[in-house]
Amino acid sequence: MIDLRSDTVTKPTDAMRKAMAAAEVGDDVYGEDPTVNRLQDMAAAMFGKKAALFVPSGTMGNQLAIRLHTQPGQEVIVEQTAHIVRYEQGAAGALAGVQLHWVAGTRGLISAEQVEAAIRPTDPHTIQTGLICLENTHNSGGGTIYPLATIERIRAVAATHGIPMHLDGARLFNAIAATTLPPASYAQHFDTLSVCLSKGLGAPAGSLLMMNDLALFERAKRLRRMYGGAMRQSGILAAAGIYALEHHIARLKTDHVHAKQLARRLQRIPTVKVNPQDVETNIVMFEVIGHRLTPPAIVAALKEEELLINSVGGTKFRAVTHLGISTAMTEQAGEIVARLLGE
Ligand code: TLP
Repeated sequence: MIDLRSDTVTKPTDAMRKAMAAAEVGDDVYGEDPTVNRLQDMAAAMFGKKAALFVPSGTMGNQLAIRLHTQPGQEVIVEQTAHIVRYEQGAAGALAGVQLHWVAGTRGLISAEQVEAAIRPTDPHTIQTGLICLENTHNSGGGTIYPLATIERIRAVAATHGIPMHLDGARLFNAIAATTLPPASYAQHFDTLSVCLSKGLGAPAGSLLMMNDLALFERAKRLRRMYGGAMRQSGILAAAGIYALEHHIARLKTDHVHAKQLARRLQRIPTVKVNPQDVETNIVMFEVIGHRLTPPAIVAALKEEELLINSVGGTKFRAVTHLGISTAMTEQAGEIVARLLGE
């Protein structure tokens, strides 16, 4: 089976499993898991932040950040197809009591001018803007990388209005691998950022929420407990994270090459609409237009041919490359789609 549904499907490699089995552990609620502590210190140093908190998922990282920065009744500015909008089960409203102010992005990216226009005036009638969230790379945008200059401009607008910024960096490592920019060059513009170890980096679980403000960090630890995310001997998972940070960042470039290769092949199929130039990292978003099969039928037929791809709404599909996908599998995937959709 060639599984291109997501980079979340990656399984720990043998070497990663060895590191997990050998991990020294303790009770992390007491702060006594040496492997979790090592991972947190490592990540904080890598991103130039004072503190990092190991959390079970990217969703929890985002939701802790939203809760930390806002008051119930406030509003969070976010791009309209962001993970926080689409895939977190309304948690911002349900758990933090805030509403999301959607801004329409271009391939998931929004501009400083759009952010400026979305910030509410401070008059007594109007809802108050509590936070700005960006996503880099942008999942629904097709793995798009935020240009650093855009982030800088948005940060300047946010600073003028005294509004904090959070980065959903679930796939920030893909942006780092693609641009070779130092991790801190992105991180410096955000009050909090979360990064995932369980996407392209191939760890089985875990994300890190990072920040400079140590009072905020203490609150984050309490909220993690409230949200059910305080774990015990989680050094077993943290060891996988350390292994991933040490060995799996540079190889993400291979996934990017494979994604581009797949997009180029798909482009030759008449019913497929895709622009290989838009493929900046490991996500290929494409549309199938004017084919007799419905999107669910296409997904089912591809599965019969041993290829898993997600339908992501309307005529859109998403294929994600990762460490379980070789060049040969990428080629095979393109041929399977071409055969099914008919050239
Ligand atoms: N994304 C998953 C699905 O939930 C859609 C995927 O297959 O891509 N931020 C971004 C940008 C993400 O893409 C994801 C996961 C998360 C946060 C949440 O991470 P987890 O699944 O660890 O909660």
